[in-house]
Amino acid sequence: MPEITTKPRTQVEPQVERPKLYKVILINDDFTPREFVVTVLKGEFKLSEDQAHRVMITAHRRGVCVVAVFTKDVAETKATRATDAGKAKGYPLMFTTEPEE
Ligand code: TYC
Repeated sequence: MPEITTKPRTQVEPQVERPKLYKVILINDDFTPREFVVTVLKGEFKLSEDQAHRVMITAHRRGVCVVAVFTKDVAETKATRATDAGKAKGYPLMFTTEPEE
């Protein structure tokens, strides 16, 4: 009677990869009014008045502030729309994106 040997199962790969997340970063400038930055943060990123004010003042003091993280497409779309909102008013307001570590 042949002996039955069982091979150890190799490690199973996870079936779904978690999508890589991207930070949206607000950059300070000397011209965009603080209240306008707050309005854009509330409108595009759905932050409360208080959250938007904290993000704006952090960028104002430190030069940059992470607004939120999203999938790549959403981060890029929101950063572009928010930057364009400033451009439409003649402000140099700038949002960029970068991959999370
Ligand atoms: N520094 C601007 C001012 O003093 C306000 C501001 C804050 C602009 C944050 C951009 O990302 C910014 N009017």
